[in-house]
Amino acid sequence: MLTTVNNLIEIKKCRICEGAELFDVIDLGDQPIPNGFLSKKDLTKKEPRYPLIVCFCSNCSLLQLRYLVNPEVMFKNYLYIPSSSKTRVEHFRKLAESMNSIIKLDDKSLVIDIGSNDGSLLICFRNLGVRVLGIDPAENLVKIAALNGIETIRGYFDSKLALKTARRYGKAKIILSTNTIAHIPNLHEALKGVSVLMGKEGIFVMQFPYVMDLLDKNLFDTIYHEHLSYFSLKSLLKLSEKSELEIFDIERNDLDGGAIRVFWKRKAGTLNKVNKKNINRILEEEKKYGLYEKKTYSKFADRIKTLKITFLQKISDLKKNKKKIVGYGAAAKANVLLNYFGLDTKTIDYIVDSTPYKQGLFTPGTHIPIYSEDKIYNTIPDYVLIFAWNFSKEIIQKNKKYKDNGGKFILAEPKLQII
Ligand code: JHZ
Repeated sequence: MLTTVNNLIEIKKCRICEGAELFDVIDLGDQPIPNGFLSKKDLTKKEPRYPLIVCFCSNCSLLQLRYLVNPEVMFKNYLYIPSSSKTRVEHFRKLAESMNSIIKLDDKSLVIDIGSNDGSLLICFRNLGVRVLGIDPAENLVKIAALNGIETIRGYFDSKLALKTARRYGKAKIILSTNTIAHIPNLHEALKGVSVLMGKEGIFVMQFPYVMDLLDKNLFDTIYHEHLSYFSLKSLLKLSEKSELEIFDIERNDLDGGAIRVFWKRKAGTLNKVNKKNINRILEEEKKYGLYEKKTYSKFADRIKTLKITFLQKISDLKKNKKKIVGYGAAAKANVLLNYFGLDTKTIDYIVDSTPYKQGLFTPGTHIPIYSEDKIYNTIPDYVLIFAWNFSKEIIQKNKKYKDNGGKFILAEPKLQII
């Protein structure tokens, strides 16, 4: 099924259903890993690049990466932290509260987060007075989470780690995976792990950007080496066939350009009834949108190629008129856009970012310097290109002064806009 070459695995069969009909949708070129920010001394070294191609399984409809990069290359030292955005932290607080109303939690309940990062989500659960435990592969993040008072096991989640964790800490009432399930190569193994670690009447909640929103809003820059899967509900239902777990409810929300939250329980569990109405409604919406048809994906690829041409034309006009352009948010997706569009310091002078760990570094592949957010007020650029479009409201509000003084913002997606 898999071929391995130099930290890279090529997928020949679908990672959920093993279907052999995988169609390449779009090739975003050979790119460095999206969170591979560089220090000044790394700039002269050769940077590894990996193919970035997504393909579509015509059997179960999973959109997935054609090539998988070795997780240790991407996650051992990880610079992204969720607490760099107020919007995301507020979303986490509401998620914890809503879970507490679905399943009553007390000081004996254990909540486990897979891919717990700096502990941002678990802090919200700890504030409700429950026991929490993180699991994360990044050495640096385990230390940062400890400073936040969140105990974290370093490791990649699978059934072996789940068993070890269950023996030491007991079974969990809630297991969470927000924006991490797409990072896990062996999905059947991950569900097996959840089943091992989850209590009899526990709930597993996964949330991730929804493929229908990705296609609908042209969010091509969320396609990157860390995101191996872009799930539809149909593909997840296929995944559940071989598992002891089943989906009992599903909701859409607008985080990260449009996300989906999926609730799982044990097939044999009795606490939560399966919300067939919701599940069927979303399946119906998927079918109507064309999520199960190859041509929907080819049309998406065409739109992205056109977006690239329109965007580059506009930027070239601005540069001809000697306009100074900088970027906002050194997000992983910023690096996909920069590398795919072929932009570097000739176009974007610098990028500002609120994450202290990214400041002072340079973007992978394109070598644009990253500064703290106040740099904008020292240099007053004509245009600020918002790479973190998912937080454009928060960013524009925060920089009202820049806008009131005549500053302009550029957004590339869903279509090119100047604000
Ligand atoms: P943000 C990461 O992607 C990686 P990224 C990961 N693979 C994933 O799935 C998604 O998260 C969800 C900055 N910023 O959250 C902070 C400001 O500077 O969209 C971040 O660097 N000022 C796990 O990297 C970046 O923008 C601000 O006011 O695309 C946003 O990155 C705000 C609000 C953000 O994730």
